[in-house]
Amino acid sequence: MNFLSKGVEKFVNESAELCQPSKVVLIDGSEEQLEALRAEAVQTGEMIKLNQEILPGCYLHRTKPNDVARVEGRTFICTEKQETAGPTNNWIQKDEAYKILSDIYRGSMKDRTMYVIPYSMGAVGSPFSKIGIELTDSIYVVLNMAIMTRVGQKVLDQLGTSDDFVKGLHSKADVDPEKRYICQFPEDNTIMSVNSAYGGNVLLGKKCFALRIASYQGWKEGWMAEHMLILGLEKPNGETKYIAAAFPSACGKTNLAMLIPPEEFAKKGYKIHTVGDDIAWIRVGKDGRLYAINPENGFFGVAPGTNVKSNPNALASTRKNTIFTNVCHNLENNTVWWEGLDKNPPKKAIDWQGQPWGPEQQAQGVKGAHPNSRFTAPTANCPCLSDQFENPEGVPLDAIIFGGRRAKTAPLVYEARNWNHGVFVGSIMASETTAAASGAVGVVRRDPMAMLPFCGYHMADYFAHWIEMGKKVSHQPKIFNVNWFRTDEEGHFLWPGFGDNMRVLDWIIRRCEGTAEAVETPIGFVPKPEDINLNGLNMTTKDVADLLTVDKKLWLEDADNIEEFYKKFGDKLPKELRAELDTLKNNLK
Ligand code: OXD
Ligand code: MN
Repeated sequence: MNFLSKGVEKFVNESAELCQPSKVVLIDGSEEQLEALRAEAVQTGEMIKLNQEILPGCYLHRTKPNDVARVEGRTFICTEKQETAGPTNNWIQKDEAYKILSDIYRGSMKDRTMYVIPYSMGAVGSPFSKIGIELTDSIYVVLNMAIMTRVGQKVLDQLGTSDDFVKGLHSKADVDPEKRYICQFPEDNTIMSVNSAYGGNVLLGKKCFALRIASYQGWKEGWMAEHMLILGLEKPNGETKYIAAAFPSACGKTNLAMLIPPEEFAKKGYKIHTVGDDIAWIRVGKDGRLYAINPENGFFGVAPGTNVKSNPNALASTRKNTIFTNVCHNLENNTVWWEGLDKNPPKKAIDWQGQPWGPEQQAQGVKGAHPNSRFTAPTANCPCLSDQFENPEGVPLDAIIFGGRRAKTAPLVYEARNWNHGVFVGSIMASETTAAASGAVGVVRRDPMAMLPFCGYHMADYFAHWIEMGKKVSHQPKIFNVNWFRTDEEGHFLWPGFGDNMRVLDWIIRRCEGTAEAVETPIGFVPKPEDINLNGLNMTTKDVADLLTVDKKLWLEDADNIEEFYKKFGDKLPKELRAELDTLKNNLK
């Protein structure tokens, strides 16, 4: 195949030689081509066409039961030296990795088509944007990439003769978990993913490029790639403040990004506008503020738990042109269902493993949808999409929020004293693990800035980069930490969450404007309980006071745990963070 970019040409031809597909097809981005691929996928059984009256343009796909989540244990950062990847990443020496992988890729696309997907992360031509070429033998991947990113000829036109693109080679091969590798080569702008066909492992624009490779690029080039949602909070006076928030996978980024304000706020004119739900690329603007874009073009959201109450905007986003993965197939009307959608599960259905499913299986506790089942929906479907979504310059950030899922310790919200303290707060983030990655669920682990599985280089260098970025910004966003998941002794959530999180965002914005009060505690500033607007909520100021308590004993234990965690980084840990930990310990004494 011929391309204007000689780099693209070489990559495509060499990969074809290695994988030996029966043909190579360029994805031009046209609707006709995508429609033909949908038809082919339906014909081969790769996708099921759903009820086109209820769910126009929607399809269902099931992955192999051994291939339903990101596989952190099979995800590698492949660099010349282990030091570059650091202690929190799996590492394979890059020449060694190329050797192992070549053997697996050799002939892996025999009798299959290799699709060439040119894609742009960020609006085509935006100064923030970057281009990738993904080669894949999966139609499912092509169709998902066409929702999640901007694809096609327009991207090649933008690239022109340049070789500045990220190479991504994906082959589902035999979907053999023993030979599954998700490899990032940040020094070579290269991604190689093989033996998986599950979203997070194979839609290479997302985690592999927009986080792992891009975090490394950002480090080298002076910007940041973060696992953050971006939202605009419009106030009654029409002014919009922008917030970026990092929570680990499946901890509610999509819900917060699409929040519907409670009645009390809505009637005054407060609105939330969604810019992104998972990834933010952040640069310093000419005015010295931080600006963020969402490099994606779709939502790859967790289906279970999404319903008209928890996230009506996400649900609305999935009503057309959406691909569902591993949800339950409702045979009554050829639609989809998942746990937590409604209280009306289908009587006749096929579960995510392809087995008959109905009341009997449900009574036995068999799930209809996999806990990490997903929808891939175009951002354009989102009723509350921000009119700044396509702004090539991004949106200016007023606040950055970190958060995790913690039953105890972390209060509902607290504010860092300054940027460096905020970096410390991000670096000590901890959360209970979820079904988004394979492995045990509900185990507390440190997940700095929600980037533990996604940072493409040494985490201590990443912390240092955060500190450096703070110096480049003249108007630093304020940094906060939230925890919607605190529970009582019986394990009941103490905070209602969802739309009511608006009450916390309101305090955060008022802190940024200097119009809300706070109390200093050993860990930072917490609201005065009466400063959280509880109107219309069945909670008292005393309940909020309980949610805001800072239990010194628990925090002292946490400080010891942080100390342990920081040991991983040895001398590389930035001295600023060491000083913040010392301050925390002193404050707790
Ligand atoms: C995701 C994840 O899919 O973080 O966004 O796993
Ligand atoms: Mn994510």
